[in-house]
Amino acid sequence: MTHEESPGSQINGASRFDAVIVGAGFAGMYMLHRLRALGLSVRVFETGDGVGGTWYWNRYPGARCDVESLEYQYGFSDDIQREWDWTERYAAQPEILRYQNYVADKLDLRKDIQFSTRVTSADYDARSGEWTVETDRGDHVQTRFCIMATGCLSAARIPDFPGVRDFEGETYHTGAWPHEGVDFTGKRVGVIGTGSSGIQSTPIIAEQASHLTVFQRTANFTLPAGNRPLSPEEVRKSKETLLADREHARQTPGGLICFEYNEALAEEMTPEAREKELSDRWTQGGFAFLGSYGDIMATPEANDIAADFARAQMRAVIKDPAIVDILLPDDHPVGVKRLCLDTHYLETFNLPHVDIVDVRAAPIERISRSGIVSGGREYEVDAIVFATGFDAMTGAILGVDITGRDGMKLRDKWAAGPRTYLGLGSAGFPNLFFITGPGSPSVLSNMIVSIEQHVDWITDCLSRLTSGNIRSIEATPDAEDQWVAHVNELAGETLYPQANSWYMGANIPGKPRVFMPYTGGVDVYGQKLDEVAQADYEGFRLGA
Ligand code: NA7
Repeated sequence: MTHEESPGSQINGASRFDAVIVGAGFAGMYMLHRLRALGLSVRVFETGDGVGGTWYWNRYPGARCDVESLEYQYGFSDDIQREWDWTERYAAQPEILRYQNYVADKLDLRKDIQFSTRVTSADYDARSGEWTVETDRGDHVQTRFCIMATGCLSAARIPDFPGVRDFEGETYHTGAWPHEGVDFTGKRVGVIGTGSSGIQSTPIIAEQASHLTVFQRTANFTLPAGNRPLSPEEVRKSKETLLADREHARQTPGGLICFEYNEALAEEMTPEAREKELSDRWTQGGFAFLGSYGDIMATPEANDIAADFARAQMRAVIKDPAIVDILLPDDHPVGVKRLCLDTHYLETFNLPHVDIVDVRAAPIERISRSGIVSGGREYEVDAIVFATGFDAMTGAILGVDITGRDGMKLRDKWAAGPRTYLGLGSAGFPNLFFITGPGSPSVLSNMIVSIEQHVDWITDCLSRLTSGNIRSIEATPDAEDQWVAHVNELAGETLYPQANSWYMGANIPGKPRVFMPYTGGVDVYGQKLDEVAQADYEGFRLGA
């Protein structure tokens, strides 16, 4: 059997379920599997016409995970990991999507997923203790538990450039890429954005385009991913250790074991030892670089050393000094915006048909009928690729009109920034759960580890509620206030809030600047989750 994408199957037309799950990416798929095993009736609604979430939508050329394949896979099933062979150190999007389809087939998930359906609203009724969930397909279903498995980077966003609708060429967003692919051969292409998606797609688009212009607002730190095929021996060995490795990963800050954090502080190391550590980790590729010493994300002095090292490596690849000036990041510490892993990104700017335009100095004024206008100059293009990112972490949740107790709207409650207890629930919204929600480690960790951590916790919680005949669980305002303050305080001890990043909501005009993920690490966070569950869900109110 191949594991290409399979179409959704017909599902029954019931209108009441024990649980509704929004989204069929990694989180929704595993949540469905666990809740079914509890004997609950479950319906998943998914906007796409297949499973995959992030990996369903982000089909742009060069899309690749920045966490290593052997760690970026489910760890809950020995069978699944034994049957699946990863081929590359960092899996490309098609391989990850094939894997997700294989899991959906193996666990027979599709029969409970309604595809091509966007959830539009969820309303809580205190009298019945039930949620009413509505969709753009006219569904109107009742459920006791509502679980948002909506992903952290799933509300794709094109900035509101004047004239964007007048452009007469082709336009694409990396996060909503056409399934049939795009052929840029012989075309003049403009890529706007130099985050991970822009940095991954630029070298491949340059191979096809007759001319490529990249529009950069913020120069990003990027290092060679060091992608390569995995040997059969590596794959075989990983199968023997995956379950133990996953347990180990949960005891690390990032949910990763492909590198160890060096706990020594920068000043405790000799310059030679630091240089060697940075150099070894740069060569290793990936996020190992950010584990070079203990205070790299905590003090400007320590961070500067790593940032200078990174800039020197980047500078060495670029031939034209004028381009060096544009491409070298100089306005934020390394690692506080997501570090990018690339394959020949900087080298691409040594090609004669590739240009970079600094739109920090001269912001994009408008899109014309035939191109992009910046600094009073029109850059004519046949196609524009918006690699402009997402309304991260809250965009997809708040894209659903959620109304809790006493008519309170989640959008209003979160107007000054997301408020959750543990990133899992919000006061006033009983039986509503967020998987990897704001206030949890989520995007600062290996997402699969964090997803499994939340899904397992929610499953145990629902098991406790159903077996104890308890109708509802809801974060208390006190616990939530303390958690929000704790998350802010921890973030304030790091350098993270110093950059205009999507972690801070800074890429969305008008979005409150709040550092959204929990910086304390998957290990510490996991202990907290365990303690809360063991104390019979302390900080939550259980309702009979
Ligand atoms: P990112 O990382 O949010 O990158 C979006 C890029 O688009 C970034 O370079 C932005 O510049 C740029 N951008 C956004 N709005 C504008 C405007 N108005 N003008 C010019 N440039 C703009 O999204 P990605 O899809 O690349 O990556 C998302 C995550 O996916 C990534 O971090 C990995 O975790 C995987 P800015 O930096 O805001 O100045």
